[in-house]
Amino acid sequence: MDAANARRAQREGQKVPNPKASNPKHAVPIATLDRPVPAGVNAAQFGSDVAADALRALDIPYIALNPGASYRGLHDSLVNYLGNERPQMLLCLHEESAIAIAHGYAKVTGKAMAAAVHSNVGLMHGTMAVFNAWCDRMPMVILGATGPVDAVKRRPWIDWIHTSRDQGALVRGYTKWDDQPASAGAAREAILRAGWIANTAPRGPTYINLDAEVQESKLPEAVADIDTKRFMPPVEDAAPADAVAAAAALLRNAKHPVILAGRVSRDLDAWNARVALAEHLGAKVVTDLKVGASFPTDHPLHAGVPGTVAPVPEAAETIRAADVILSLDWVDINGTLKHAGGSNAKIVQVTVDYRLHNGWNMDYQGLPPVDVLLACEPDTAVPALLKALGPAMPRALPVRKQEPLKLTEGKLTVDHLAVALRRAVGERPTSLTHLSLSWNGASWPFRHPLDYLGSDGGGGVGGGPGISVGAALALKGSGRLPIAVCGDGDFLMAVTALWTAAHYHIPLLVVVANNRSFFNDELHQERVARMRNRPIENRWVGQRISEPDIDLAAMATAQGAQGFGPVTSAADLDKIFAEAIAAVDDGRVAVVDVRVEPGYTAAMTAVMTRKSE
Ligand SMILES: Cc1ncc(C[n+]2csc(CCOP(=O)(O)OP(=O)(O)O)c2C)c(N)n1
Ligand SMILES: [Mg+2]
Repeated sequence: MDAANARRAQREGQKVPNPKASNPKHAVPIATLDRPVPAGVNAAQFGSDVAADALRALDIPYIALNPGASYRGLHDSLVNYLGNERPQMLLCLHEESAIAIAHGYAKVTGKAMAAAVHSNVGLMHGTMAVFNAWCDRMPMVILGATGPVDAVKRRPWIDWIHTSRDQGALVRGYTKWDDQPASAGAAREAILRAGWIANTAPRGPTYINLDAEVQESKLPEAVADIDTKRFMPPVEDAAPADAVAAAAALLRNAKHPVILAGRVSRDLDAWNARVALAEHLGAKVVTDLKVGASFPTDHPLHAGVPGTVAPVPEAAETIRAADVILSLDWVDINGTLKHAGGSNAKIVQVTVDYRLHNGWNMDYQGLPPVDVLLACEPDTAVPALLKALGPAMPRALPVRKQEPLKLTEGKLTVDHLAVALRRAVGERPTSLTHLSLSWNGASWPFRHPLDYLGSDGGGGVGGGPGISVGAALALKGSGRLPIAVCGDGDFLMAVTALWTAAHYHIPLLVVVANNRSFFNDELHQERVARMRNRPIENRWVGQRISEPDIDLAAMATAQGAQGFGPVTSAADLDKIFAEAIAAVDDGRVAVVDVRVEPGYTAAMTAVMTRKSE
């Protein structure tokens, strides 16, 4: 396939075969790993066997876990009853990684994977990752466990410290539903419900706390079979026809319509429908890096480049000029309008997110003014709007100026990293599974829904490595090269997630944009210093990760990955990236430590350091 054809195929979403990835020598199937000897168990005998059967009914391929005695019954059932298949265990070195892996898997597939965490302590370790998945509206089924609820059955000491009155309370504010079933039959029902609720929009994590005694009790009699599919009916939503007509009328008559393309699926037909809608309306489109790619960022109608915390100036100007705004489940309408300097536009909002909002956390953002609400998912609303708008008139698309990135001579910045990485990748399909806060949205166009998978969701630093392993797991064998660009702070908090990728032969390239600092917070300290007229040159104190510098490549190598670097000169990037990509094509996890100058994009720095607000 020549470069032009490969590019066309990528745009059209076909899988472009990568000769090395399809070579069996390089692709070790995960199913061949960690095989138990057959245990010869053919019928459910214990409570946890019934729970395992229910997990299999959810059709979940993997369960990422860190073990613990509270669920030793379930653990045994997964290995010796199900034979460590559907779901297959993925051992993780930290619960935060286990949950983050499920999160990353959902980012690619849109579907829940499972994670298992031990008692109160394992759940406590996992909480930040649950919060990230919640804010990112990503489904997963989390299984937890407690020491025997019946105090008489508790082993001395350890079962007592690992039994909490209301364990689900640890995550209730940021899960869609939780339960503590009291029998094998109830556990089956809970697992089916958890899978169904997690996968129904707005999606999110669910948690089930399995009582150790329920798991370990022998079944007095077989639990009667049920047709599990009937307990998880597909949920179809659609906006009422009059609301669609009202939205279409507003958009048809708009002079300066703007689409804020937010939380949408990874589906290519839905992507093409959004492009068709924007072209039909001549609407400008704004995207951001909080969520996965939602519109081609180098399309003539895309305004500016995707921003991180705020719209870039060109996008802000476009939003200010809008007379009708169509939000496709945009994460933060109010905040965006505030950054843009206000708006009197009529607003059409497409979302079901409000169904999830609760009183614990404010990730629902400010209450936006809405003139027409389409209470369905964007993937459903867009084709309905296209239909209501009728045939499109041919329309000339604006010509878009593409300014090449200006690279500062003699320095190694995140932009140098991005430009060299793009060169190394060439035309092959790539998924950016995570991006550092220092990333410049101008440096990498997105042309397919899988080109970029969005951020951690909850702003919990340390999500990047685990999320990327989960995404790479879902992409394994697809011909797409998964690439994570992590900040050094993010990488260091969760580097052991890479061991799981190495152990299960999940190819992944991790590039660390290593500014040897929790740099984000240097900018916060600079802002405070400006507000208080104190010396901004002290902003680095308590932020820099140096003296000693940490050997990130060695940390990667220690996990079974192949470590490269530190790269300290832009001139070395091409060679090192080529070697690292070759390692990934060989089925490895490769980590490249790139020592970049501390700094964010001009737009982000301006937003973060301005004196007011
Ligand atoms: C769990 C957690 N701890 C602390 C923070 C505060 N915080 C936000 S960004 C950031 C720095 C991240 O450093 P790094 O990943 O190296 O990115 P950089 O800003 O240096 O590019 C910190 C500490 C957070 N958001 N989450
Ligand atoms: Mg950093």
